[in-house]
Amino acid sequence: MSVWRCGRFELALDQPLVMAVVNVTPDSFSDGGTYEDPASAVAAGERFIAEGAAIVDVGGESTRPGACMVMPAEEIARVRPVVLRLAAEGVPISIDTRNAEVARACVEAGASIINDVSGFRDPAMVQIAAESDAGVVVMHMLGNPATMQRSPRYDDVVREVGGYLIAQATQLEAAGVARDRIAVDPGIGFGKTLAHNLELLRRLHEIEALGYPVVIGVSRKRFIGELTGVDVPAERLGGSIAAACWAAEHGAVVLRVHDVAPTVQALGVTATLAARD
Ligand code: HH2
Repeated sequence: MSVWRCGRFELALDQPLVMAVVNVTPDSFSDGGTYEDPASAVAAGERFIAEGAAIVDVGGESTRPGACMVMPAEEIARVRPVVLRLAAEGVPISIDTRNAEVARACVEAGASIINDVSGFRDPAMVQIAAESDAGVVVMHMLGNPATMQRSPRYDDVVREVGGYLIAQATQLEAAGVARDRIAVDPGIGFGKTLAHNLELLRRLHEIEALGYPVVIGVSRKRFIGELTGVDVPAERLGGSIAAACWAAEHGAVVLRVHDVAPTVQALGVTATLAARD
C-alpha cells in the first residue's frame, strides 16, 4: 500500500482521502466570509474531521479569477491561529498558499502539507519545502489568478499540464524533497475553459500515470455551473459529488471539497460498487 508522507503523518492511499476546504477569507468564490473569524474556522475544521475528512486545507487568500492579492502579514494573521489550534489537536493541515513567508509561518505552526496553486514556481517556496518534512501539492495554473481565464490556450491540455507537473516535481526532488512527499494536481479551473477541464478529467489516468498521488479540486467550481446552469456555487453539490466520484474512479486519491459529509458518503458507495474481488 502506498502512502503520502506529510510531516508527522503517513496518509494511506488505499482509499480516496477527502481534503476539506476552510477558507479564512472575506472573498473566496463559494465560502468567502463564512469562516472569517478563527473560532468559526477551527469549529468548521473539527466538524469536517468528524465527518470523515483526512486533511483540512486552510487558505487565507482567494485565488478565484481576478481576486485581490493579500499582503503576507494579513494572510498569516488570518490563517496562523487556525493552523496552530487544529494542528495541536492532531489534525493533518495543509496550508493553501502561494507565498513563501506564509508557508514558513504555517509549517512552523504545525501544518503538514504545503498546497501551492502556483506549483512551486517561486524558488523560496521550493526552499521551504526542502527545509521542512511537509508533504507538497504541486498544482498547475496558467499564469496567475488575475489573468488565467483570459482565453487560455493549449495544443494538448493534458500533455502540457502533465509536462509542467513533472518538471516542477522533478525540481522539488532535485532540491531534496523526497518523492513520496509529492502529490500533483492538474488545477481544474485555473486557466482552463470548460473543454479543457473536461479533457483533464476524462484523461485523468494520464496524470495518474506520472507516478505521483493525484489531488483534484472540482467542488462547486464554475465548470459545474456551466454544465448544469446553476449560478450559485453553494447549490452545485450534486454536480460536485458526481465529479469527485468520477475523479476518484479515474485516478484521483485526494479530493478537495467544501461539502465533506455527503462527499465522504458518495465516495464510499462508489468505491464499494467499483470494488472487484
Ligand atoms: N482550488 C482552489 C483553491 N486551492 N488547491 C488545489 N490543490 N486544487 C484546487 O483545485 C484548488 C486549490 C479554489 O477553490 P476555493 O479555495 O474554494 O476558492 P478561492 O480560491 O476563491 O478561495
